[in-house]
Amino acid sequence: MDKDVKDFLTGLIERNPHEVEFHQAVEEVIQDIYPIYLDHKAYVQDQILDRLTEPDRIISFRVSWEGDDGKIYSNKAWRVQFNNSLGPYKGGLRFHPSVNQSILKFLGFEQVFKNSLTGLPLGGGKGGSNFNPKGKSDREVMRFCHSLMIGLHRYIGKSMDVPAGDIGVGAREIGYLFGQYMRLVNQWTGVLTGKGISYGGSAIRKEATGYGAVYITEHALHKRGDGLANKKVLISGSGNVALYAAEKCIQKGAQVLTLSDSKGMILAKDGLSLEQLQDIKYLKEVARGRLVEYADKHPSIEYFASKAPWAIAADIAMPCATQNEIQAAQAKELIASGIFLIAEGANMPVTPDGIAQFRNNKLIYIPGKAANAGGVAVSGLEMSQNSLRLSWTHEEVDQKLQGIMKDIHQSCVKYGASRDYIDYAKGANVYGFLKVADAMVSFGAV
Ligand code: NDP
Ligand code: 2IT
Repeated sequence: MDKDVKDFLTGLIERNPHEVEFHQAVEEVIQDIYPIYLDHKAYVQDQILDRLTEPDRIISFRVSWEGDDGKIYSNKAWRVQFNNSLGPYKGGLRFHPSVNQSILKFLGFEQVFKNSLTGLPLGGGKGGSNFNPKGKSDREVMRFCHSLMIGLHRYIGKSMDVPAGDIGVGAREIGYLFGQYMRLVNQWTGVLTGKGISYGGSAIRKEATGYGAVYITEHALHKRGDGLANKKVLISGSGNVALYAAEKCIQKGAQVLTLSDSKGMILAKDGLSLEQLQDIKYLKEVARGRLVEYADKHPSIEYFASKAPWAIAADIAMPCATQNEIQAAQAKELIASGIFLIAEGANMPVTPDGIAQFRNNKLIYIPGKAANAGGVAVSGLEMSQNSLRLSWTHEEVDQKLQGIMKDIHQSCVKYGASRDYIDYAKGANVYGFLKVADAMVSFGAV
């Protein structure tokens, strides 16, 4: 590693001790953008990198709520408002027991670059809580969300900060959060995205992250004269991103061999059918069940407890569960099993030594900030529709999403292509950075 980069990272670690996920996210970006940074005198003069790696602010608060058993419980919650140079802070809320400040800072930092890549006027932020929605009743989740919004509502607004969903936060949670915001401020504004269609949500938002990841994958395949038909795809996760990535893959003629959750994976040797996926969607989205329950009822589907999909022979891998699910060992497994393209539905699912394996072996590696940007892009379109007080059709939003993913692909190629390799990660980092850095220079010392 270059000495200047190393010194920068040492300083970052000293200023932000113990925040390992945040260090990792910055390290991944900094190596690609440092030469560009040095090339621009104004960036160095204005200390853009020091400023861009320090969130504008972090709001941290306690959320107390009453369980069905009559006891009072409390959780930690945060909103990391990372950078609003390009537009209102924008990014999801994550509810998972593992959530801490480091994870939200890594997600907020990534979001700044991702949102810049969409070409929409969106700044970057992230929030969430260590609350675990699993095993809670709807009423408990409602009381938690209502209480969280009491703590959060002063700091968000349609032109200030617009949260959405992420792990553990879907349509149910957004409904409770939105209802409480509306009650507290006595206004209907597009303060959250991912809302239900009946109250101002956008067509395609639920599908957007997964569909977008498949659209950009298809562009990368077309670039080498290939396509998705008959490709074998490994998908991890079975949440919002995974299910709709699987749906679009199958619609495009690919075979989706796997899905997973935190307990294990299912394998469909000949690929899942759309009918099977429909049943799995019902199980996950409505019944809130586990994949093992599906495998138990369907003899053609194998279940492997405590296993991830990465050793199965296939062409494409789409990690769509969580951060650091692919480390160097799994990256080697993927390469050995014939994978030639990785598209990240999740945020930072591959560790730096895993990414190094992909780069060294010249695999097509499309990082999360490009591959999963379709979700936040349609969130941006939801904000536009709310401001215009109208709703675009399914087809209109899908067309716009496809256009945005095509443009992101082009930007990654423009800034990441060398003679014999397209480094999508470098392209995404550089393009995302330039816009934010230029905006920050324009503002002076703010
Ligand atoms: P969901 O909560 O809908 O689904 C998460 C899935 O990942 C579940 O199958 C879950 O399994 C699994 N999972 C979560 N944590 C772990 C873990 N520690 N180990 C193994 N499996 C785990 O979340 P999303 O689908 O919305 O999010 C998935 C990823 O995509 C995240 O990285 C998120 O940040 C990213 N993302 C999401 C976007 C969105 O629009 N929703 C947009 C862009 C990125 P289990 O049920 O067993 O916990
Ligand atoms: O990581 C992400 O981009 C999201 N969870 C979606 C954010 C959003 O505001 O739609």
